[in-house]
Amino acid sequence: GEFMLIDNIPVEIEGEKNLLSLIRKAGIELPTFCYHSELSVYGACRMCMVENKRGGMEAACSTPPRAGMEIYTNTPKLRKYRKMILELLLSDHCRDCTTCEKNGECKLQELAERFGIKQIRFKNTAENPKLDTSSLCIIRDTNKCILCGDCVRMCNEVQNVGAIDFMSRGAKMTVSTAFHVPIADSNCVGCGQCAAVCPTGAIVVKKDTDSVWDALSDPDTKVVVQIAPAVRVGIGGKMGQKAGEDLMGKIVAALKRMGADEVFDTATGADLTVMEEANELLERLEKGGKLPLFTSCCPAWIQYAEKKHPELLPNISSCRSPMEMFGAVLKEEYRHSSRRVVNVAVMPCTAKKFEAAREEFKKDGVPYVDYVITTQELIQMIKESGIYFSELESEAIDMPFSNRSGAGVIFGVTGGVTEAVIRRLAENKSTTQLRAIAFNGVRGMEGTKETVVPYGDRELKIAMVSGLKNAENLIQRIQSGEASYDFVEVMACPGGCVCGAGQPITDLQGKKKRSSGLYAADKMCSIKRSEENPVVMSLYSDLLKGKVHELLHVEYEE
Ligand code: HC1
Ligand code: SF4
Repeated sequence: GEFMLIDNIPVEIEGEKNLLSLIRKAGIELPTFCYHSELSVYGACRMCMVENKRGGMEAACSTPPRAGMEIYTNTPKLRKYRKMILELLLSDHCRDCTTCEKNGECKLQELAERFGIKQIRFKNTAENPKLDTSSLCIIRDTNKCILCGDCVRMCNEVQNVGAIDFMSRGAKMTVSTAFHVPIADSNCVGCGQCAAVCPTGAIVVKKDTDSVWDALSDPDTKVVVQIAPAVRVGIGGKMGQKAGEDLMGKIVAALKRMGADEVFDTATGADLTVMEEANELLERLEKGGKLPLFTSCCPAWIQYAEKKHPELLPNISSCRSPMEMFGAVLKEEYRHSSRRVVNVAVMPCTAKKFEAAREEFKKDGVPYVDYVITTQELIQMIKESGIYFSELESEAIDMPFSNRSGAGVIFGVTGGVTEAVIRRLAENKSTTQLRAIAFNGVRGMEGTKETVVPYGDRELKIAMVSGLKNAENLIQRIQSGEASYDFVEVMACPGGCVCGAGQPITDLQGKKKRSSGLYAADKMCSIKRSEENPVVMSLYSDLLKGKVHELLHVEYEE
């Protein structure tokens, strides 16, 4: 193989595209703000500089490794240079670290600590914060922006939204929306992926924990909580447990301790979605309705379609998302309660906050789902309450909705909705058949997947995309006639809900652990198919009688 020298140690080049990856492979954590393996290389932050043997400096993220190259990662010159960059960044950065949302998770704070920045030689020129709080999903604080461009590239390259971009030049340069409109008035779809890559507190997820605490401590309020599939596998790493481990039982116990009256699993709602969506697909196939049928559970995807592809709205399933189906069912179930009923949803997602507030999901002005908090907010609340999470004994989900199928649980990973719907449609209900479905192209973290399943005397062609750019590419192929499908699953976050922006930040490895965690949870479910869930059966024969349309479906208003 070909070798180069990193700090005098020979390291083999094995197809790495840039020095940065090779240096990390060699066991050195080179600092950077703007490098993300899933985004294009921008090379703007200059933190990953290395020195060559002639004393020249090169940005490791944008320099390809060459055989025989000799570079150094920790020289007096580099140490001085890194300090200088950090001090310059901090000189016009608001330094309210103790009260910043990102306290403890900020890359700038971390690197300032790591490189021993104890004083800043320059005058602080940070202006008073002008927060953009217009969105229900994210908050922008340009004073904390270090212009790394991670959010811009995420929003453009991965999500194809382009809501934010660099504005002005030189010292006036900022990241903003077109014409500086509030982010809520832009193309933003609320996916939160910009916040997930922001190294500082310049874009953070909006918090709704105060409202939830208020409800929990009000004796006149009955707090009914539902927990999304992806949350159970997203919490482990932060709670001193194994990353990707299914911690539903402990989450239920924690919420009970905090004062929740009833705790349920959104996967039960997902079982209803499977039933309704499978019906809708069959109806369209039989009656020659609009195809492909696009899934409707991802609220960022719905906004994307509304803003960029209104012509596709008739193709989108009329099913409410599992969260909204369940929210409506729960309000109906407890409508005679003597106390005010507040529905709280714990979601891996920032866009769910927007979904919950949509007019379509209100009855007499009151939302079916009153508050949405993210996995990260739940973690914050558990920390605040002082509960020793690792010592909690697992508790079961409450009656009367204590059952969910494995099909509902796997909704949280890309391909999961499709697999659940195929399980429903398959005539053969054997275990062998379940396995055949699982290994037919629906699993895996790829951004675009396809499968073909036999149905009656025909075949169903299915596509699954995650990441809105992948969705856009697929839409283009469908609209140009290059491809055709019967069913298309769209999730805005690359990898699906397990990678939602409301989850603790993790790397690809961590994301894979979360998705295997959900498949493992499916294995532990004795009920594998939505139609076999007794809760679903009893809902249809009782609470949902004559109300399927009212409670489970939606028509988005223009
Ligand atoms: Fe999801 Fe869904 S799977 S959208 O990804 O259909 O958020 O987890 O709760 O509603 O069930 C998110 C996850 C979630 C809905 C379900
Ligand atoms: Fe773009 Fe999503 Fe961020 Fe909105 S939330 S600005 S769509 S990345």
